Amino acid sequence: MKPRILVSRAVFPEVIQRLAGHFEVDDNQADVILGVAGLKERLADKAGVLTAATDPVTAEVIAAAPKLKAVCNFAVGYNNIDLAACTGAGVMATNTPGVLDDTTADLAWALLMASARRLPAAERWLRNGEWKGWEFVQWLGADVHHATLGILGMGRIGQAVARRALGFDMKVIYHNRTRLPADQEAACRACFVDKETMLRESDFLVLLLPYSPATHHTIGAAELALMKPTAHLINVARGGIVDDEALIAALRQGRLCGAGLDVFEGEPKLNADFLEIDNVILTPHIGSSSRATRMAMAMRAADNLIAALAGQRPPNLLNPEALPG
Ligand code: 8YV
Repeated sequence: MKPRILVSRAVFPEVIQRLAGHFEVDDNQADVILGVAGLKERLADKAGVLTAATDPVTAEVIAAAPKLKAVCNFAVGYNNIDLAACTGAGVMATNTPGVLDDTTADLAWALLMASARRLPAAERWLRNGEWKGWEFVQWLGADVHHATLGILGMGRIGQAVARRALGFDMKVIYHNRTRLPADQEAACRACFVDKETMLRESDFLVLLLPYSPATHHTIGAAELALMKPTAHLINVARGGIVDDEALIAALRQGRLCGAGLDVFEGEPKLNADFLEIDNVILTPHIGSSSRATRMAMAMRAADNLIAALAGQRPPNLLNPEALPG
């Protein structure tokens, strides 16, 4: 008999078809949000699960799934999974690094450019019929070329963002827990600086660090106060890395020029004050959302699940300690 698995969210039919060649699949193509209670119920008899970063794979969920051997996120971030609980229960956990770097870097750049040139606000104004004629000082924005780009969190996506800056002749500075090897720094012409220098000098600051309790509110009132009033902040990483209330205050008071945000504290709910502010661009967590990349992410998660349940080491194993003996 084939092992039983759950696919927790709606995905492309091709992904379900592929999994069905290996497993008895309980899918959720209706895309009902399962939450802790729904996951507990649906995982009671499952050997594996494909999850999104929106699924809370908590200790309680793991405890309610005695047959579970693998949790395979189709996301690079895995702060939705209690890794210690997985390891404790001998459950393998995996993510999807690599396949979404370029698509997410593209969105960071889309937000950066749109914030620099005030695109959404200018478009709203035009659509509202407020454009009565060309004016010399209409909708003045900031130049991206030759500006200083700061990147906080210089993993694969951070480096992809930096490489794109080469075409704009930008000065690229970054801060990371560990400094990159010299050849990687050279490939994206990026200089390592301390966090304070990066905050003070960046014209555009892109956040690309993983969320954990240690990175909660990495950018709060104190950090925003160090930034230039002409600077723009871009977050395509995770909600909670930025203190949204402090950011709203800085944008309102003109202590920061603009922001482009793809992620929010408590999403999909977001601080309603954001909706009242014109110099912030808001997108609904679409960093990896191109058809090709979402397909690659789900297929990579499927690779991980197929390997794990075949008794092999999954390619993107996060907790090798969970491997059987
Ligand atoms: C996911 C993401 O699409 O990979 C991540 O960490 O944030 C996005 O690419 C989203 O989290 C749904 O799983």
